[in-house]
Amino acid sequence: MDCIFCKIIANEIPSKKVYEDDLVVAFHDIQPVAPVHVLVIPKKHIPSVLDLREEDTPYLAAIHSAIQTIANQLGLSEEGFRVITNTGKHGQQTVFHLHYHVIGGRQLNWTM
Ligand code: IU
Repeated sequence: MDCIFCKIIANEIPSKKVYEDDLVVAFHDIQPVAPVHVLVIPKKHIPSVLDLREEDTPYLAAIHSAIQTIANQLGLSEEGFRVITNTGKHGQQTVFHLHYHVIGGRQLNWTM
C-alpha cells in the first residue's frame, strides 16, 4: 500500500520515533508548528476518523495511553498541550492514515 505512514511504521522510511508499542507509533512531525509536535498513529491503516469501526477500539485506547506517556516524557503535562485530528478536505487532512497531532511546548491560541 502506498501510504507514507505505513512506511514509517515498517521502518521503510526514517522518522524520529518517540514511542512505540504493539498498536501505535509516535514520531516527531517533519514540519513542527510548535516546540513539541508529535504524530501518534495506529499501526493499522485506518484512513481517517470516519473509517473507525467498533473493532478498532483497542487502537483508540492505545493512542490515548501513548499520548499520556508522550506528554509526560516530553514535559507537556504540567502546562498542557493540544491533540488534533484533521479529517477530510475542510479539516485539511493531507495524509490519509489516521493520526493525532500532539502539539505543545508554548502557549497556543485557537489558530495556533
Ligand atoms: P494532516 O493532519 O494530514 O494535515 O497532517 C499531516 C502531517 O504529517 C503534517 O503535519 C506533516 O508535516 C506530517 N508529515 C510528517 O511528519 N512526515 C511525512 O513524511 C509527511 C507528513 I508526507
